[in-house]
Amino acid sequence: MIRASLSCFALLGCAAAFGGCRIGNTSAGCTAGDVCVCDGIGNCDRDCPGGNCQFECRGIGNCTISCAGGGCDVACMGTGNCILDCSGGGCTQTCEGSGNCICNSGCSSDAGMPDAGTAPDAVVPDAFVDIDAFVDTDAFVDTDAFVDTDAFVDTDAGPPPLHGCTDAMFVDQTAAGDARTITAAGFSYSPNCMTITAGQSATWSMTFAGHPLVPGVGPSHTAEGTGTLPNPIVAQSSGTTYTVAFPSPGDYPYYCSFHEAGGMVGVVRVLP
Ligand SMILES: [Cu+2]
Repeated sequence: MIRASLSCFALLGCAAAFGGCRIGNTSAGCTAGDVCVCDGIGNCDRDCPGGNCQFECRGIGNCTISCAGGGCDVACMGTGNCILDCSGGGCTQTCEGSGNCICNSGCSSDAGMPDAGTAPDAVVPDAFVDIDAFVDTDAFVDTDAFVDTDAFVDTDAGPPPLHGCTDAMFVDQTAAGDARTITAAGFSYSPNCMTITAGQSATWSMTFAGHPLVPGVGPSHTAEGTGTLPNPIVAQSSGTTYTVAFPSPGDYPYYCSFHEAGGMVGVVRVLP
């Protein structure tokens, strides 16, 4: 390099370059449109206040360029650091020397010299991609949904009372002087639930053509069972009085075929 510099002195032609071929520091302004060369041995510190200068830094020392006007092109080919401060902006810096190529502001540097002045590539973190986006593969499926296989069935309840006659409803007509007569009170029997004693008789007193008497459980009450069988009551569809003896204990249902659905039903309970 020393030799190169000396050869520069030897070649007077180098004087054609502005500010070139010097031993020692160089500090001179540069005018727009000029090609200003720093090819000496010392540092070269130059500026281009009007902008749009062209610099060639190929000396041994540092080359410091200030381009306040902007738009300068700086070729960094020397051995020292090549420092460009392009406050005016729009400068380019070609980095081909062996020193550091430093762009302090307003310029772009190409590859080549170590580009100490350029901020390291901004680390752009990988855009956050939420590859673990929550996918609820374990959505709750209630496989143990409660199925009440033990739904309460009151197996001890037994069927509903025969023709609705609960124990409390039975009218006791077992005494010797009791009438034991059943009449039609509107569309129901009275008493509809009557208790007698085995061997006693019951008498229905009504117009059977209007209230046909039928033994057994009415069609609306089949869930209540059948009552005691056989039932000594015989169907009546004519006449007005019917008497039948009950020799055996039991509950003997009967109903009016016309008005059974409306509640014209009854039971003769025969106690032992
Ligand atoms: Cu009837």
